[in-house]
Amino acid sequence: MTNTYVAVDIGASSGRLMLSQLKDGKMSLKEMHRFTNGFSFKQGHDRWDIDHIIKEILLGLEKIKQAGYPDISLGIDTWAVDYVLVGKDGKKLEDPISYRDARTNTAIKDLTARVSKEKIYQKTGIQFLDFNTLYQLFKEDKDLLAKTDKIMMIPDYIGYVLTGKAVSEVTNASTTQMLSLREGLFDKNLLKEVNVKPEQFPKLVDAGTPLGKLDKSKFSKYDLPDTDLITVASHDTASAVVGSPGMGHHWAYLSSGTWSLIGTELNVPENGSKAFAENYTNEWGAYGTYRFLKNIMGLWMIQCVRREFNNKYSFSELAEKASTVKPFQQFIDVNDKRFENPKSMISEIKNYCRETGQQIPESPGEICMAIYSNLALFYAQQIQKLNDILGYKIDTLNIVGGGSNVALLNQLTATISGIDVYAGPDEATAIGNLTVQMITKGDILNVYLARRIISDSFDIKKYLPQEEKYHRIFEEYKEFMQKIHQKSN
Ligand code: LFR
Repeated sequence: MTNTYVAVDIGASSGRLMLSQLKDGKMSLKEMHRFTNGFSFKQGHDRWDIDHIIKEILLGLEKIKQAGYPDISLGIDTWAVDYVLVGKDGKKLEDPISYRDARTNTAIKDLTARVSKEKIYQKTGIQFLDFNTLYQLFKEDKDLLAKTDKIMMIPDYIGYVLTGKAVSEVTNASTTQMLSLREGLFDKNLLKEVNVKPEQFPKLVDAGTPLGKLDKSKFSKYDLPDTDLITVASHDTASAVVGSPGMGHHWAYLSSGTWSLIGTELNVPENGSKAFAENYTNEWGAYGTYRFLKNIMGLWMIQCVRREFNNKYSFSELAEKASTVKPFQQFIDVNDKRFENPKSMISEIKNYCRETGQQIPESPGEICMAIYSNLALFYAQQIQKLNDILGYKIDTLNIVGGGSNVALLNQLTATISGIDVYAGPDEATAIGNLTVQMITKGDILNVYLARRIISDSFDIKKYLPQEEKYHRIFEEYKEFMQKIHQKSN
């Protein structure tokens, strides 16, 4: 019997259950269930509805059983850095707070007044983002922390609810900015700074570790398949990197979803002074690798704009409208914190252009083209930064995730960065999740062969750089950004 694998892949705006089998050296992929996700303001904070997420997973599993799959393997990945506080009775103390909540706005400044940035980076190699778990815990309610038996990252918590087994998976644990690169464990001194004890975290495990069986007796309301859970690369970006086809020699990836994560896979972390100055991260990957990357605001900006137009246009309609507009009409620092969780993304973009004396985009097409143009410019600049930090030349960019479907953005990125772009698969995260399960079960030998299977199984499009007509614009963009950053420092 062919093994049946299911990936639960949950992002900030939606979750899905994807089913796969391996046949004749190819991986199939079928969406079995999809649901919306998002945070809402409750008890003073932006919070995720974790019970709703778990209910949707159970509904998806029921659909899978009813579709004729009584016996499956299951892996869970979600976004990173957020956690659930679990009390002594094994139950959550409250709904988890979203990383976009305002509570950590000054947290980096406040904590690094006590431990220097240099020291934290030297220990952890992790980029400074004010929503890292380190800063969230620093701003956590002290009484709640005192009542906390275990702190579980979101995918670990879901796995715990389903099986009763608790672990801390490393691709996600590393993004807390509390793991020591040298020791491979939580750094006791950093934990102390944020009032947390090492025993409050379940034991660390690598991606690809069997977790246990789904405890069906706990969910007797549902008709569930027999399910073996495997702890996969539970941080979605880690799964997306596993699921990248790895085209090219010195290849980089761009995992393009709510966030754009641009970087490359390393076998040894790079936490030297250049990487520190550029705020690059060394998140732990599957199979002993490091994700050397940077977070870029990404399609979040387009998602917000779409919502503000009352979801009247689909993502592809917005891209179509953008393609009728001239690119590069304004320069915008897409990583400016003001775009992280604004009341209105459209007003924020317009205000940015007004304040910097630039043309103000008005129509949906103009607004989206302004976002796409500036994402492409930012990506291209990061490729140059990667070349500079690593001391060799990245020759290919593999764009994966939902954003890999935006042909306009892929082409602009190839042209501005001057390297070949491969786009797809769009479901790389689910594919990476499935891949780790297949390797654990012995159906695929290793990640190198897996990437060959992935490139044979899914549609991957190639974009070549076009003539150098935007060369001057790229140079102007870099000068503009330098001036903007000089002003703000
Ligand atoms: C992408 C992602 C990023 C992480 C951000 C917040 O979905 O997981 O890797 O930095 O979300 O968790």
